Amino acid sequence: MINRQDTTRLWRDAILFDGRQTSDEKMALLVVGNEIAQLCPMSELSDEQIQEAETMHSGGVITPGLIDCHTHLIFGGSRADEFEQRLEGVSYEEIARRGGGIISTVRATRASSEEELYQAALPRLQALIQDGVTTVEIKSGYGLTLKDELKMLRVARRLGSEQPVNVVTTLLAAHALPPEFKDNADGYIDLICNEIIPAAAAENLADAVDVFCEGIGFSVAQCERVFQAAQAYDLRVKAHAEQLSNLGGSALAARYQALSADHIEWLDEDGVKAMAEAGTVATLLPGAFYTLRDTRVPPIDLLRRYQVPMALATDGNPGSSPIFQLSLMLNMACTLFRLTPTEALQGVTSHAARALGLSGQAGTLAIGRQSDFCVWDIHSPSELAYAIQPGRLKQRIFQGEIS
Ligand code: DI6
Ligand code: FE
Repeated sequence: MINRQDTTRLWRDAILFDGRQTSDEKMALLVVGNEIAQLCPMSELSDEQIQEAETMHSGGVITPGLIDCHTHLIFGGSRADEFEQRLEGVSYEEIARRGGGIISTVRATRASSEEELYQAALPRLQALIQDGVTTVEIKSGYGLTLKDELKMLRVARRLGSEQPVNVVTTLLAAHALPPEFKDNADGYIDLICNEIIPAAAAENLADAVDVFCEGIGFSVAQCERVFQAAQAYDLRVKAHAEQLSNLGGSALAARYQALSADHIEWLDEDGVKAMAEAGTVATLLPGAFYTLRDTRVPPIDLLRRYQVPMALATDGNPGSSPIFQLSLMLNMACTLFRLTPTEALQGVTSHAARALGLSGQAGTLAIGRQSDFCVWDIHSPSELAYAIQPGRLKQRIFQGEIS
């Protein structure tokens, strides 16, 4: 392997989206070792600097490595049969009530070994990597026993250590009520609070704790107990909230300084205000909105008015968003939710970093940062949102290595 420590590598004449805005002139990006050493207009680069550096690429658009801040990409089985049922008119909630939905994936995930889950997740993760993702959040939530939730989180940690991508893990034991706790949801919440969270914390398997606050998930009071248990172990929280109805899950999440509230189609102004005050990010998931043929759009204007940062993610999962292409979310967010291309790009970079508690570490390009970035074969960053066209990623640089 080439020793990169002393070489200065140059990406030149690029339009740069730094995670917040697009440069109005051609830029140079210099990398030494694994670090961004210089970021400046081409006009400020001396001939000497250009000659001394090894030019890696000229032209195109440079963005931070993309961040998919909400995925469920580890699971067993497939739900293609439910896709067909939904096409015949059966609703997502009805399928869940009949014992399908999340619970059918739980059955298949429990029946899978760690190795099988790893092998099944790998192509999904590789699809994200080939789409420019350098940081991905992966949730548990299809195990719903102590053993199976930890099994999922171990697979997530292994993906992060063996694949060229940062993996952030989230414990989502409060995703659905497992059949063995039928009519005893509070008993299952006890298990989460007294056993699953402590064990995940002891093994350092979870970076955060998530809940599904919904009629077909858990009540606000039950989610609050999970948040209290998470806090006792210094774990940040987040919530699937206001996806199918308005229960006030986002405001609850904000009261616990949640990193993010996700989905939020049914969020009202009080919820938006609570999130703004707490600094909670609004994570938009247009893939689930599209798949479930929702019609209620998240309150984008209110989020703008109260300056709640909007992140954007795939929600990649076998039921409501079988999508493992983050760049497609840029287009969907603009077309379905009327985000601007710049807002959409911020949603998969700087705001996604904030949704993972990684502000200042990922999602923005600045001098001194680790060099995780993408070079795209396009002329302006908005083209990423405009065209649904895989294959435009020219180079992906992860921790200084080009892939
Ligand atoms: N909301 C979602 O979008 C995913 N989980 C959740 O609480 C869907 C999970 C699934 O249908 O398997
Ligand atoms: Fe989700």
